[in-house]
Amino acid sequence: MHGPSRDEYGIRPVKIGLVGFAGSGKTTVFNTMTGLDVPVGFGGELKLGTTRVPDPRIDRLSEIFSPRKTTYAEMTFCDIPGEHGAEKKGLTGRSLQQIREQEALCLVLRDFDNPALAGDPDPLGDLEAFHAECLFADHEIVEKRIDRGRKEQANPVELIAFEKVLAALEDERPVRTVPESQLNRGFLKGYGLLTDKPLLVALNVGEEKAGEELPADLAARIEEIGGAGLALSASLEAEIAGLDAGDQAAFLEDLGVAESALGRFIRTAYGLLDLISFFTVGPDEVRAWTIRRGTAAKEAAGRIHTDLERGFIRAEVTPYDVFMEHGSEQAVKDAGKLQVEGKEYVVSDGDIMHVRFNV
Ligand SMILES: Nc1nc2c(ncn2[C@@H]2O[C@H](COP(=O)(O)OP(=O)(O)OP(=O)(O)O)[C@@H](O)[C@H]2O)c(=O)[nH]1
Ligand SMILES: [Mg+2]
Repeated sequence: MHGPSRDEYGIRPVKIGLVGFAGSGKTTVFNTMTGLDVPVGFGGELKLGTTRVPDPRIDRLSEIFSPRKTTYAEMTFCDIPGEHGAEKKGLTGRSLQQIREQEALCLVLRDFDNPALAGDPDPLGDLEAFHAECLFADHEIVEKRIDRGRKEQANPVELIAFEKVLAALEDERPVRTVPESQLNRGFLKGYGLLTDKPLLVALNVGEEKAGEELPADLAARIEEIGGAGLALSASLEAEIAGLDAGDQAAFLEDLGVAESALGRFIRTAYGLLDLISFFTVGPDEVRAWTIRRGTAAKEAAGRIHTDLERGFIRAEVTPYDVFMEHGSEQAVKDAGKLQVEGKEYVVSDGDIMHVRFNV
């Protein structure tokens, strides 16, 4: 279990909500990721937890530098309890509000027999039900916004923007699939539209189906609504997480997979938020730092320490693959492959950086 990170995302913490209907396995996934021990099997309270983002590149760099400390990127997940006892599967005001506050959604779909629940698993049906709820909730918000805007004679440009969103929703098109060029997204900020949030769909399969791909119909539907999808078995992942490193590797090899599905799940969520990592290396620490894609070198340096941003002179950059090709920083330098970059340089995922600064 890891403590919460100081400032993993800079200005504002990113929360990724685990959502889905009652008993789909959200808390099982959450506990496995965070090392926390929230009771499974019944709703409960909303919980926040931090998990490390597994990264084989950091594993390798740590082997090479044998640093005193190795630090992975981290992400915060929010376990949102499902609603029990609802006659039909739906979202009430409370859970809707909790879901609206998330930056991205990870929908967990049940595809295993849960004796505590009536009915066979119906993941595609659950996906449609959840999606319909989200469309409906967004429709309500946007419609209200337009009504109020008309009464108050709001900025017509803004009204037009919301009318376009309403048209998309009436077409059952989630906002996330509407191209940027057709939408003035600036106006939508602060409304927490559910169908505009990045969506990751995890099919929680029974252990006997672990390692299988997503069924084609489900995969196609997820793509259509602008989400990313994968399959995992939450209970199997929990088992794997409980093993020590050596046994984990053997277990995964038996399953015929290179890494656990949970690792893939976390990394996919990270990518969905347009987050990337750059690395610092040395005998003290090998570390991954989280930035948004598109961040310039000077601002990225500020993630490490404000002095590095203030006194930024230049960054010496070696992309991870280049480093691996040459085997050491000295070899990279000797080959003339070290990149010396100024403050405007846009940092790439996997850049190894040394910041030169002067304060
Ligand atoms: N067989 C099997 N059981 C699972 C799996 N994932 C979760 N369960 C079981 O299903 C039950 C519900 O799991 P939870 O993780 O509490 O589900 P949840 O989505 O958090 O449920 P709520 O918060 O109540 O909506 C528990 O008894 C789990 O042990 C799985 O992959 N396979
Ligand atoms: Mg739960």
